[in-house]
Amino acid sequence: MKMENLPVNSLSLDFLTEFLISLEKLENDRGCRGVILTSGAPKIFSAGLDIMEMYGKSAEHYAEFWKAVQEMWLRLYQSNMVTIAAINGSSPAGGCLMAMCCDYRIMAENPKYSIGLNETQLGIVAPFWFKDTMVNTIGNRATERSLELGLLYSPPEAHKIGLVDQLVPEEKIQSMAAAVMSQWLAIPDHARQITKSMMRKPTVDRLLTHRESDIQNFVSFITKDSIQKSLQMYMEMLKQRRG
Ligand code: CO8
Repeated sequence: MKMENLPVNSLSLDFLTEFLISLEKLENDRGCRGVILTSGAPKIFSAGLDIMEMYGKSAEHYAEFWKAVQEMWLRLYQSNMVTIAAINGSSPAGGCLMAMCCDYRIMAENPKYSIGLNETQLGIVAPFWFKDTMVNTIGNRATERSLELGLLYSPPEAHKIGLVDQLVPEEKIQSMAAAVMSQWLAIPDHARQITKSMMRKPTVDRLLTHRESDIQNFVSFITKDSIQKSLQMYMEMLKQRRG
C-alpha cells in the first residue's frame, strides 16, 4: 500500500476512511497474505494526524475524527496479514504510530529523516494506546523518555533503540521489504496469526474497553482554549520554519 495524500501524507478523516477501506479489501482477499506499507510522498512517510482536523472544528467533528484514528490503529495493529513498514521518509507522531503497528519496520538511512512520537512538542499528549504501542516496541524506559521529551530520532538512533528493525540505503528499501516479507510468509499463517494475537490482544482490549471514554477525553482535551492555542502556534512555527 503506497500512501499518497500529498504533500505530507497527513492523516485526515478522508484519508483515514480511504485507508481503512483499502486495508479491509486486502484483509478480505484470501490471496493476500501480506502488506508492505510505504509512501508515495517524497521524503515523508506520514506527517501524522492532520492538525487541521484538530483545530477550529466542532466537538462532533473531533469525535468522528478520533473514532477513525482509533479504527485505523485497531485494524492495522490486529491485521491478520504480515505488515511491513517501508519507512521511506520522516514519520512523526501518527506516522510513527502507523509504523509501530506493523510487524516489522525498515527505514531508509537518510539523515534528514526522523521518526518518533513528538506530541509533547505540540503541547498535546499521546493517548494511552499510543504509549502502549511504543512500550510494546521499545520498552518502558525508552518510551518514558521519548514521550516526555517528544523525541524525534534519526534513523541510526531509531535503530539503536529498536524503534525500527533495520536500516537500508534508500534505493534498496522496497526490495529489502519484499525479501523480509518472503521470510515472514514462510511461517504458516495460522501459527503466526495466533502468536500475534496473543502478543497484542491485551493492548487492543484495553482500548476496546475504554473506547468511548477515550473519545470523550480527546474531545474535551482538544477543545480547550490552551490546547487550540498550542496547535495554532505549532502550525505557525511550521510555516515560519519554511520561511
Ligand atoms: N497536519 C496538517 N498539515 C501538515 C502537517 C500535519 N501533521 N504536517 C505538515 N503539514 C503541512 C504544512 O503546514 C505545510 O502546509 P502549507 O504548505 O499550507 O504551509 C505542508 O504540509 C508542507 O509542510 P512543510 O513545509 O513543513 O514540509 P517539509 O517537507 O519541510 O516537512 C514534515 C515535512 C517533517 C512532515 C513537517 O511538516 C512536520 O514536522 N510536520 C508536523 C508533523 C507533526 O508534528 N505531526 C504531529 C501531528 S499530531 C499526531 O499525529 C498525534 C496526535 C495525538 C493526539 C493527541 C491527543 C490530543
